[in-house]
Amino acid sequence: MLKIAIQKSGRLNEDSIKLLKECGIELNNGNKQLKAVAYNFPVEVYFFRDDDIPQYVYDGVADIGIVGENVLLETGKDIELAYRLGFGKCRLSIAVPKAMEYNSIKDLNGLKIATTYSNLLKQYLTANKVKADIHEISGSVEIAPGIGLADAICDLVSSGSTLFTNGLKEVEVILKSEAVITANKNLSEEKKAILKKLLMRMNAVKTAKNNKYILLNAPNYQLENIFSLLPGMKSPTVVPLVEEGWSSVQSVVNENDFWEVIEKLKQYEAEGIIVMPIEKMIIG
Ligand code: PRT
Ligand code: ZN
Repeated sequence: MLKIAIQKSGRLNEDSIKLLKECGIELNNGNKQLKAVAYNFPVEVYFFRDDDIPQYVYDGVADIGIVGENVLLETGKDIELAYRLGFGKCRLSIAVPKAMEYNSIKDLNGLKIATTYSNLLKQYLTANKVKADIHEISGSVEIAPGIGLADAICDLVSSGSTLFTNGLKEVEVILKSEAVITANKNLSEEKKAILKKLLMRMNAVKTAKNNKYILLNAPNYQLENIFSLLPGMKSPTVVPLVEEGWSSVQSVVNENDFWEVIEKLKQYEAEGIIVMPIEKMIIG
């Protein structure tokens, strides 16, 4: 049995539950209780505050956890970063009042910076030889400069609208973060085997999200060009059409360069292009 800690409520809760579901793990209750058991996979899910998860994983209360990399690094616990999940993306940044003149990191010297991430901020300032006063507060960091509590802040940013509405501008990015799987370093062989299975499933879900299934028709003399754009998992599937000189091609295309590939396919005379989402994708 592998014990998984996830956030009880907050930004990572829904995506964490959804991910487990997409991995075929059905839980026996919602997140109203402390613990849920899966019917069909040897895992138990515990619901905690995100800040507590690294400690619980370190202590072995949970074997693995889903947390923001920002939380994992801030707590500095000696636990493993086992897998990057690709959701909960944000950055930990330093921001100053919009009106302040800011040319380089040296301008932070002598300032009072409010944050809930004092360890990461301290490491960053030290690495950049900046001497500033770190003021640790527990929340609502963005209002600190406005009420005269600090000159600058260090906080998580995603869209940037919180900074904007508080009259602040982002000047330094300390860390780019996303949700990760963190694991205790001393898992038993049995738990390691379950984790390996789970990570294989998570990878299948993530890879599927990053790719689309693509079907198209093309004249045979363009096939080599089309294969160069759509290498597929091993190689593309090609089926001859009834119409002489034409084939149907099936392959996968990466989400990131999707539109660019489609434009080039059109140049190579591809027609009837159909693109479909992939639910799971297992390579090799
Ligand atoms: O109750 P608990 O302690 O479990 O939750 P929490 O309130 O500490 O954390 P929560 O739910 O806010 O965030 C959980 C995790 O989500 C964080 O540790 C990050 O890894 C990730 N995440 C992703 C974010 C954001 N994006 C984010 N934008 N966490 C917080 N924010 C906040 C930020 O602090 C700021 O107040 O959103 C505001 C900025 O957002 P924008 O869009 O205006 O820039
Ligand atoms: Zn928290």
